[in-house]
Amino acid sequence: GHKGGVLWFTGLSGAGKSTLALALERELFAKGYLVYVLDGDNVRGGLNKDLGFGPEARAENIRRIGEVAALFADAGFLVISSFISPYRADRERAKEAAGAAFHEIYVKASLEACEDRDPKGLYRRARQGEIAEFTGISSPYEPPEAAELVVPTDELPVEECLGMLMRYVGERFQN
Ligand code: GGZ
Repeated sequence: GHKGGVLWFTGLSGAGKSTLALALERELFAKGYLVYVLDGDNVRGGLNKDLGFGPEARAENIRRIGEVAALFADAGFLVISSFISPYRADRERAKEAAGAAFHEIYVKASLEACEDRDPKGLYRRARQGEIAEFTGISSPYEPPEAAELVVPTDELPVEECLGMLMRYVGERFQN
């Protein structure tokens, strides 16, 4: 079996992190990988349900997720972490928790593209002032400066983005 690792997705709301994380999980599982997705559904609804979206709450959100991801990786899992994780310093701490097993993956789409998609209507609500500290609108997003992989979801169809991810994993993790 492969050694564990952390595929740390970062990107704006609506960039496609969850879609790609779940599709990648499905493909890797079918190939026999021990893989697990950490995302808002299974973390912000439980372990981190006490946390909101101010800078300190996001820092604590990412700190806990980084530690959980490192534990899963230590147990031999390929962890796909799918959170905005807008602050470089917070991602840096997550990287330190996981050590060499950490791979930063920038799920890249322009704010304009994300706002056009607006799958949950959150950007529209944020523009109307109904959601405070919304990433990209009223809260910062600090893009990675040296991501291991950049997946440009506003330039390539989802199947090609998934292909990039599968190739990346296949070259580094043998199942
Ligand atoms: C950003 C928010 C906010 C604010 C609620 N800012 O597209 P979604 O809906 O399904 O995913 C977003 C999710 C972001 O949570 P994360 O844990 O990934 O954020 S962070 O890493 O910054 O801690 C969005 C929804 O929660 N959401 N309020 N103010 N996104």
